[in-house]
Amino acid sequence: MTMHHLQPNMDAISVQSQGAVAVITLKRAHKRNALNDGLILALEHAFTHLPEGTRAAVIAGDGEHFCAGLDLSELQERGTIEGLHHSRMWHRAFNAIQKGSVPVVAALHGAVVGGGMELASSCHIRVADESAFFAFPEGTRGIFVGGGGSVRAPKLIGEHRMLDMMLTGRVYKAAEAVPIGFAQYLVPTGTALAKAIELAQRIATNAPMTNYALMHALPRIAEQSADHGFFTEALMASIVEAAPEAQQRVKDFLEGRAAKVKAG
Ligand code: 1HE
Repeated sequence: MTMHHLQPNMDAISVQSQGAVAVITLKRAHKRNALNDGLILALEHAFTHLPEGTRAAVIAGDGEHFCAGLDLSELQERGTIEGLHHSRMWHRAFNAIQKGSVPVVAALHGAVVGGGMELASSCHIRVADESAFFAFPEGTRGIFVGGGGSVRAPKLIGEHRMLDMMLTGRVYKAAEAVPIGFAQYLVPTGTALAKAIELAQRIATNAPMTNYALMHALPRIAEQSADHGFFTEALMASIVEAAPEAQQRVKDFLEGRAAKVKAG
């Protein structure tokens, strides 16, 4: 396999805008949305070319499952150097999601396994419905994570849970997704997409600068020393606050035109 000949397969996804929210759907339901090269490159292309005016995005999966992970049929007869480039290609694509231009909400149902967990981990918020289940079958398939899972998943669920999942093939149920820290919302079966769109619409009303600062500054500050983190925070805060949009929003509140914070 020569990586430079690969092309995005734009038929493997759909991109639909609902106002300021772009909904990106995996469209390989017959293969349980298994991630082959064309699909990975399509995701990278979609997130680096979001429709103009997009302020938030949603990722969902067509059919009965969110995503069955790596398309195992493409793993066969791959040499070491091809494997290295392949993993780096996934990193590029999922970085385009995590460190892209707008926050991304994952709508999860059915299987969220292997590369599907890695894809969901690169989103900013995860909504799971009651049908969702989570696993890293890599351990039992004799392989390793290659889509950023070893970096992102332990930050969400802890290294101890990631180790257990990989070593024993443990499967977590939907109801456990929030308690273990993987998902932020648990909703009835069949409603993950609607909830994700609702959240994305809310996110889309924030000042774009605030959203960008959250996506880009928070994960970096988390990796800095406290001293560097405080400094980065002060720089980010001063830039965001000085923007005309922030000034206007604060004025709106002070003059009684903006919503108060309400419990529940
Ligand atoms: C696939 C894949 C796949 C389904 N690659 N073809 N991922 C896994 O180890 C998970 C493997 N998949 C499953 O455990 C199950 O398919 C599911 C639990 C996701 C869904 O079960 P089910 O009963 O709804 O579907 P199915 O009958 O198993 O699959 C339907 C078809 O999709 C079938 O193909 P067909 O031609 O016989 O119809 C399956 O072979 C195909 N299919 N999953 C290829 N993953 C960068 S590193 C990341 C490393 C990983 O992600 S490893 C984890 C891989």
